Amino acid sequence: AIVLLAIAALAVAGAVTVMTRTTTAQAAAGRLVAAGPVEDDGADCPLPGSGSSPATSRLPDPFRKADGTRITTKSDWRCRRAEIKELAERTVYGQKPIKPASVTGTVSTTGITVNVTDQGRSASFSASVQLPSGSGPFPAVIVLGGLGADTSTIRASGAAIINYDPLAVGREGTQRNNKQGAFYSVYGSSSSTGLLAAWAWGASRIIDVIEQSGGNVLKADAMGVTGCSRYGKGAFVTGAFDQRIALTMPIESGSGGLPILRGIPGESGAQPLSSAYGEQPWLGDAFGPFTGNPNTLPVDTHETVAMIAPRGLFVMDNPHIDWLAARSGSVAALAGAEVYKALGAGDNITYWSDVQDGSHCAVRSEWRTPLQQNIQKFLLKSGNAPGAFRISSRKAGNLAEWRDWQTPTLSDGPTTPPTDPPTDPPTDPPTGG
Ligand code: MCU
Repeated sequence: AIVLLAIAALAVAGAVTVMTRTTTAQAAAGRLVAAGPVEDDGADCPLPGSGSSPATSRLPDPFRKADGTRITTKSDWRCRRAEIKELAERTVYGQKPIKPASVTGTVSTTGITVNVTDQGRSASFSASVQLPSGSGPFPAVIVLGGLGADTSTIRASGAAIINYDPLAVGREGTQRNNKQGAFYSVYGSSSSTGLLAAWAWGASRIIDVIEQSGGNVLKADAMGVTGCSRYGKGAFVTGAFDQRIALTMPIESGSGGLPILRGIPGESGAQPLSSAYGEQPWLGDAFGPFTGNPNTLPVDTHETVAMIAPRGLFVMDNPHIDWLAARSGSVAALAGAEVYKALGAGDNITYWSDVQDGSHCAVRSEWRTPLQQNIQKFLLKSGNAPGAFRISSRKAGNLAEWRDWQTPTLSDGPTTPPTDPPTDPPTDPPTGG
């Protein structure tokens, strides 16, 4: 019996070791799969130091690491992304905390409930669900705020809708020192995290609950996110900060969303940075000092785009309203697409601002087909339509004016493997069966 127990224990230990290795290998390979298997696969990467980077009016080189060297392999992107994430949290969005100690909830055919507890503080919120026809489990698109999303095309394409009200998680209309909503009930009303990162955190907790639900109704590995305007800003940040999201679809996001922050001051009629910072606490408190000099930021939003690479990204923009800063938006997409290309995933990004109807957050016929194709490719995993850039000549940015770096050819070789978690040597080696 003792021998059997020992064998069983070894078998369990072996299984654990294998699981650890698999997870790490998946993380390393995460660069090429449609959706990362975890919210953030770079948690083990070294953090960039706290030193300030030199001011530059051009877009920072997304391939240059904090130590000054450039990445050379596709697998290097994993930890470079982690650096960008940290710098973007530190200077633009505020920190998005990791999954709290306890996340529970339910998934039904009509709704999702989420209960969160961390360090003794709890909060709850819920979202309604609308299934497509047919039999599940279904992929799903989290729709922030309900504005502008073409939910009938999404459902007709075979994905469910999760109606997520971000304002329940981070309210608007409050002072920065008195933020409210589920996120701030847990992390405090004086948290410096902005609403967009708080909304992103809430969406991640919805995905946690779907993951834990056993997958009878919705598939956690086939999640999309969308939203228009302020909720387009939120959808963009949500997709950037959760690698489980296979398809990110921001619509007309404007300042604080897609557009390069360095481009906004020079784009005629664009919502000024001070306004995007002041209108609502969308961005983190730490962004305040940068509203007057974005050139001193260590990052820009082309790198938020790059955080989504190589996962599906379908950007919808409106060139008819100057306030939306679509020219700076096109530059963010073009510059971010260079990272997609370097990773061999240039076909996974679509940017589309060539639209007729000027009204904000309109449901547009031009976007119907690409929307369908993106859902097929990244959520249903059938179909393989290539990405496209359809930039309106009204607001066409010129990437060459904005960069002084070139796109490297990244090799496939894993020269910088992820640091493996220490695998315990087998403690008591079996001695003579
Ligand atoms: C484009 O998103 C915002 C914009 O940043 C705000 O200035 C304006 O008040 O509202 C837009 C929006 O969310 O419209 C629904």
